[in-house]
Order: sequence, then structure tokens, then C-alpha cells
Amino acid sequence: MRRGSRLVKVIQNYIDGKFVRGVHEFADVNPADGSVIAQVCEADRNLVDGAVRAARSALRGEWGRLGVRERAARLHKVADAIEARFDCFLAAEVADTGKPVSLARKLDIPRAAANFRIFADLIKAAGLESFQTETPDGNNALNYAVRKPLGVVGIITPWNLPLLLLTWKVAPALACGNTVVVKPSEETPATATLLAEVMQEAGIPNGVYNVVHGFGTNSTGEFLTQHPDVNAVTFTGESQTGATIMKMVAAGVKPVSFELGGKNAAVVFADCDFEETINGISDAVFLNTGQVCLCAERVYVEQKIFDRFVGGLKQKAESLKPGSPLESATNVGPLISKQHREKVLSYYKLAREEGAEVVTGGGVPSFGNSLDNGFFIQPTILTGLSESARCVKEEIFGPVCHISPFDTEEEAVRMANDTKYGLAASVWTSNLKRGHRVAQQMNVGITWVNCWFLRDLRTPFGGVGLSGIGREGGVHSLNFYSELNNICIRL
Ligand code: NAD
Ligand code: 6OD
Repeated sequence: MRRGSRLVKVIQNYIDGKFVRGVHEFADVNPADGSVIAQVCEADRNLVDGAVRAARSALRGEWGRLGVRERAARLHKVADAIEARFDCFLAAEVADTGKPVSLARKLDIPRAAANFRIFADLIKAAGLESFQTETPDGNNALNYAVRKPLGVVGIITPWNLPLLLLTWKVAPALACGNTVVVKPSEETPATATLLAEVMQEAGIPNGVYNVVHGFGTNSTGEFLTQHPDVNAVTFTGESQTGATIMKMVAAGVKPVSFELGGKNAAVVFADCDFEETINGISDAVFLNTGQVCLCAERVYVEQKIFDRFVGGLKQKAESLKPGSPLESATNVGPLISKQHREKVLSYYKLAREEGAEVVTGGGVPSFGNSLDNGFFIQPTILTGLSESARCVKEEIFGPVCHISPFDTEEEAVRMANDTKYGLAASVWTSNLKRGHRVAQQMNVGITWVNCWFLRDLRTPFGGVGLSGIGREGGVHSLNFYSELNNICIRL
């Protein structure tokens, strides 16, 4: 497409092995400078219908007949192809999100390949339970379970770690023999579409992986979740969106897996390794400009080291380098959109109204170049709020934390758990017993001790309360993406 004198890329839907346009298009914006990098074809109800039909039909084709070994081999080929096109994925993800290239190179793209490899290996090794059963007449029966695909899985994902989170669901779904229709975030459509090319190269049959682009309400997302021929929905995004999707799928009593928002706590004891903890908490608060569901927005610090800690984190925050995502020294990118920056800035304003002290940040950086058209915001540290303040209760999803002091371990545990969310927590101490004790009292799905976002893909991942339903990761993913049929044989 031609815009002015420049050619603008068109990002299409991918249905039944073909790239297809739609009736409407919308702009894909680079958040680092506000420029339009592509036009995205929105999938209407007809196209979503076509994608679901293609996925249904692929279940009955070559894909449905493949043995586990061959399916796993093709998923390894997908991983190989992602690695072979590493730089394309990297450029597309950085342009869509504005995240520093150094981060996407280390985190997003390698994890996409790793997601396919781990689930390819797991499905080959996965065993299922069997029982020898004594029958009432003194004989025996044998019970064993077999794994079958759910069918067509609808996958809806957010913009913060687009390829990582999409492949985290696509890989196990395909490993279990399902076909998928994915709807990536409207803010970050590029890498899901590139993945379609990779699927073709890796010999994934047409219709197994379909991509439909568009928005949520009254658009593609809703058409997909409402579709009667989708067998299960897996979603990552805001808790409120999860609640809406739950209503949509309720009538069909479909399985759902929800990875939702968080208001995560970090608990720092005076006996922690101070430097390591400052570095760890800085990552936990500011990585990806605070746009990771696992980020710590509430930091609780033992009174004895409170002032030193606040000073140390301030110094660290002020040493971070916002800038062009393409420069290797940059470690703070923009927020995803103008609208999201307005939301985060409204919390910075609210924090002041609620009586916070702004230790550092609180505004928008200025560059004197095209980055001023982007959606940058300053890393921000707040103190002095009451535990009932909205800024301490509500997910902000930006580079910001509030630091509160505590005197006792019990008080720290109580404050950390005083939230409707329950995704992740981190505990920082050199006392091993205390580390275990406090970690086990956290009402969350994932607790890290002296680290944060350190992942082993075999472990359960998910949240409690408003943070989600179910667990994915390792065998938990395999169990979500398959139906078990128990077979009982009288011997
Ligand atoms: P969002 O809920 O606004 O959007 C996520 C996806 O849902 C997008 O693709 C969007 O188009 C779609 N969507 C929106 N409304 C819909 C509807 N009514 N029906 C169907 N689809 C709909 O979330 P976001 O702003 O993209 O992402 C940020 C949020 O995601 C934060 O709350 C963050 O904590 C959460 N998140 C959670 C995890 C986790 O693993 N728990 C991971 C990443 C992000
Ligand atoms: O690491 C993962 O598997 C995962 N689901 C991370 C989620 C991060 C949220 O933004």
C-alpha cells in the first residue's frame, strides 16, 4: 500500500494456508516514534468463520493422522525456522512493541523457539496414569487413559510479550494434536503473521495454524470466543477481559485457560544481599517498561534498610537509559501506545493526589528528536501511600512501584497477600528457612526467592484470584490442551 511517497507494509490474516485481506484495515504503530509501520487487515465474522472451518477440517486431514513422533519433529522444525529467521522476528517484534532490541534478543525470540522445543519433547515423553483395579467379584480390571486433542483451540494474546506469549500457547496446543485460530493483540500483529510463514516452511499442514487480526469487543476477538465450533479458549490479558470472555464461552461450557493481570509484591528482608536485590528488584519493576504481568508494583522493605533501599533503587532507576530500541545501550523502551501512556500517567497523577512522595520519575522524558512522538514515560518510584490507596491496589502496568516499610515477617506476608490478584511474588533474604517459610505463605501461582522471572518451562504457571484460572507449563499445558479418555478393561 502507498502512503504519501512511502510503501507501507500490509499485514494479512492467514487462513487455511493462505494470506487473506479483509474489508477493513487499521494502522500498526511503532510506539518508539509514533510512525505507522503497517496496515493490518481486520478479520470480520466471515473470515473468523473461515478460519475456524479450516481448523476443523485440518483436524480430519494429514495433521489428525500424524503420530506423536512426527508431530514433535515438525514442531522442532518450527523452532529451527524461527531460529533461522531470528533477525526478522527480532526486527518485527522491536518495531511493534518498541522494546529494546537487547531485551527481545535475549528474551522474546529465543523463548519462542524454546516453547516449541519443550512441548515437542514433553509430548513424546508424556506418560499417563494406569491402574490395576480389583473388581467386586474378585477379578481384575485395567484402567488406562489416552490423550486426545480438544479440537479447535481459540488463542487470544496481549501485546507485551507478543511472540513469547502466543507460542507459549500455540506450541502445546499443536503438540497435543489440536488446530488453532490465534488472534494476536491489535497493537502487535507482526510476529504472529511471520510465524505463519514459518509454519509453511516447517510442513505444518494448511488449516492447522490460522491467524485472524482485529480488536476485542464487537470485532475479531469476540467473533472467535463466541464461535460455536471452537472447542476451547485460552487467553492472556487483562482480568476484566477474561471475565468478559468467560461469559461468552459459558453457554458452550468450553474449557478456558486464563493468564490474567497482577499486582505483584516483592518482599525484601534486611538480611538480603543488598546489591543483588537492588538489581533484581530493578528488573522486576522496570523490565519491558514494567509491562510484564509478573512485574512487582508493590515492594515491601524491612524498616531497618528502608531508606537505604529506596536510595539504592532510585539511583538504579535513574541510571536506566530510555532511548531508541535499536541502540544497544537502551534499556527502557516506550509504553505500547498513547492510550496506555495516558492510563499510566493518570496513575502518576492519582498517586500525587493520594499523597505519595514521588522519589524519582513521575513524568515523560524528552529527547529532542523523533522519539518525542513515541510513548516514553519515566521509571517511577513512589512511597508514602496507605495500603488502601488505589495506586497500591490496582494494576498500573507501567515502570512504577510503591515501596512500603514493614517491621515483622507476619506484617510483610499480610500486606503482600492483601490483594484480589495472585499471580507472582518474590522474596529477598539470605535466610534460607525464612525464604521457604515466606514463599509458602504467598497466595500466588509463582513465587521466586532471590530471583525474578527465572523460568523453567516444565513448572506450573498461572495465578489465583483475579490473576487467572488454571495452570499452563509442562504437563499442565498438555493436560489443558487435551481430553483424557479413560479406558477400563475387565480382565
Ligand atoms: P487485553 O485484555 O486488553 O487484551 C488482550 C487480548 O484480548 C487482545 O488480543 C485483545 O484484542 C483481546 N480482547 C479484548 N477484549 C476482548 C473481548 N471482549 N473478546 C475477545 N478478545 C478480546 O490485555 P492487554 O492490554 O493486551 O495486555 C495487558 C494485560 O495482560 C495486563 O493486565 C497484564 O497483566 C495481562 N497479562 C497477563 C499475563 C499472564 O501471564 N498472567 C501475561 C501478559 C499480560
Ligand atoms: O514465561 C512465561 O511462560 C509467561 N507466560 C510469562 C508471562 C509474562 C507476562 O507478561
